[in-house]
Amino acid sequence: MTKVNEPSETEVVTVPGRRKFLNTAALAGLAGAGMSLGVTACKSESQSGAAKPAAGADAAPDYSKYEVHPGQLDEYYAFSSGGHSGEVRVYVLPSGRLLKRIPVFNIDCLTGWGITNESKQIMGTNPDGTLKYWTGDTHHVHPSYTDGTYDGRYLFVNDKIHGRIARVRLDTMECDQITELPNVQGFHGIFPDKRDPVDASINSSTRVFCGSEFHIPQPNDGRDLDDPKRYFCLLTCVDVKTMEPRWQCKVDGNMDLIATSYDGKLVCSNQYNSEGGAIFAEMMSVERDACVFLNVARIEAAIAAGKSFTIGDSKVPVVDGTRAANTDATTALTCYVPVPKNPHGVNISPDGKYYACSGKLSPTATLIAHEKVLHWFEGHIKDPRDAVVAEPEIGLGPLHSAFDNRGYCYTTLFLDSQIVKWNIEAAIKAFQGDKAAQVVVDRIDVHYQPGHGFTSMGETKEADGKFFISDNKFSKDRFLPVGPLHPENSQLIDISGEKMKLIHDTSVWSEPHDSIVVRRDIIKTRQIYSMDDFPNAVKSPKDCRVERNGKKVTVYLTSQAPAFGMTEFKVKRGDEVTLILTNHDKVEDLTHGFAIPKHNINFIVNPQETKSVTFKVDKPGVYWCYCTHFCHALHLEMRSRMLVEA
Ligand code: K7E
Ligand code: RUQ
Ligand code: CUA
Ligand code: CA
Repeated sequence: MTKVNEPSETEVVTVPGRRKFLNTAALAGLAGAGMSLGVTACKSESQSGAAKPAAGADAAPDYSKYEVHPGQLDEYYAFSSGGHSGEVRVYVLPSGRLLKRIPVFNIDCLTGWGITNESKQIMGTNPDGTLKYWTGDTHHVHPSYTDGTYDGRYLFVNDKIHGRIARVRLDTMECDQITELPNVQGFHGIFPDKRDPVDASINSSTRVFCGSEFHIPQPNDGRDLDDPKRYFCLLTCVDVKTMEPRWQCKVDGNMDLIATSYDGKLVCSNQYNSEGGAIFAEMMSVERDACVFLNVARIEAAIAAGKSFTIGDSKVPVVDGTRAANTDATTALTCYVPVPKNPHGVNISPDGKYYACSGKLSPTATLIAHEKVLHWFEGHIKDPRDAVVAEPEIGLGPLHSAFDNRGYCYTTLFLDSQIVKWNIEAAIKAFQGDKAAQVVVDRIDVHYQPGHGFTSMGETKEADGKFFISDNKFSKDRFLPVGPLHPENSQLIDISGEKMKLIHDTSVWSEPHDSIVVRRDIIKTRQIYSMDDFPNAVKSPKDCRVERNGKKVTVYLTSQAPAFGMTEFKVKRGDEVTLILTNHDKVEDLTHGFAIPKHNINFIVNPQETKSVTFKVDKPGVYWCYCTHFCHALHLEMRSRMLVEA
């Protein structure tokens, strides 16, 4: 194997074959190719080249086996990113029923997210109290771990646009914290650690790792917009509890997806832009990019030893993880394992042994052995490329991989519109020269162009090998047409047998990227708040009142079906009104809403919850405040009047 530390254009592709690497001319049209494949039907495309006819398609499965009858509950939760909607979704399997949309980076008029003072504080405001951002782009959702599996505490999600990480509490399924990462653009991959690399007694997530995909001048303050030497990307380690950044690591190239090891020692990210290119032709110019591995314990020791610097206004310590600064493996903070050009997606197997990095532009998946990367850090392996233990050819456009509990990997093939099932041990044998090894064992057509694929509990040591979801980027003819914007198609596949079986198409609102499938017993929610959770709660209906302090007016209000605590309240033109509403109903599911016409106020209060809104009144008159959330036979009568005096 050629020794590769630095990507170079002269590198020789060691495995010949027409499909091994798409040539550069083909790549030049790839952005276009993906799109046109998306628009034309793909059946013929998917049968081309090495792809065998889809085996799962021949026998129609017994669909009734998967039905969830009225009144029955599902087996799994799926937590799904909402892409450029900026939210997180919760749906359930196998029915595909959508249960909840959790607003995170977006404004939501039903819940009042981005409208109430409490949500604005979480989202972040300008000095004048207006929202700093109200757009977001969520790609990856990953929950906290204990003992190698989900612990039901938190869910973390990225905002690619503004470089923010959000935490969602899983007991209430509401976002409780958002942090903007310093000096980061295009924050894409995100993954919590699974245990502490240093303190063996900590067997749960304490850090979340965030990769940045877009290299920017550091600091990005306009002093030099075009000096390539000043452009670089940072990986950020964020504390699970405080949600504050602990440290950052400068890397060569960019970071796309993130995976973390089960022993807590390594964080890994696939890189498609080792070149530091600004246009796609530049980003595809070298034959090999890399998977970069970060040695967490060494980075934290370096920071403790003061071997860090800061960037711009940020106080977060930064260590140098570039190749040039890490030539001695035995002290290196990072290890760059070369992989075929422009990979996408990196996922670790449930036994913790292998990282599968999908080829995207190469029809291969690269399997990197965790143990061998550790050996490189110990100086026992010279060439990082020797950590690669398999590189099977699996089909066109491999993007993301998922695992079952029987040693199989399931990779989405964007261009082939298929899921390919391949055997990990066989791939390793084939890589060692065993020509009889049966690597690819099954393929199934999906509809169409899959992005992420994920298995039930597949990103934990409790992978159960029951279901696979293919989140497809194009649905085309699979649903009744709804105009130019199509829904996406989330397809449920039974992977429990030898052959994959397509069992359900679930339409999903644009645009989920990644999801996780969690056994229902792991999720323990609370159904009612405690009034004491809210320092500003209006604790008794007797406390309802209007308090004036100059032009600032506070309205204290309660709700209890079917009435608000005051049937009217008076304010004056020019006032700044803060209205605090506490829901005194204790019954599960008894949510009230509160809307004020012509004032852009609309939000809900769940049982025993308190929320507040602050707004200006400058139009004298009568405004009927009313309950927006159907709560009672007298729901329509549940009103109050805001009287604005001239
Ligand atoms: Cu492949 Cu953002 Cu996970 Cu989209 S990324 S699919
Ligand atoms: S009213 S149940 Cu608008 Cu028919 Cu709601
Ligand atoms: Cu209260 Cu409707
Ligand atoms: Ca590249």
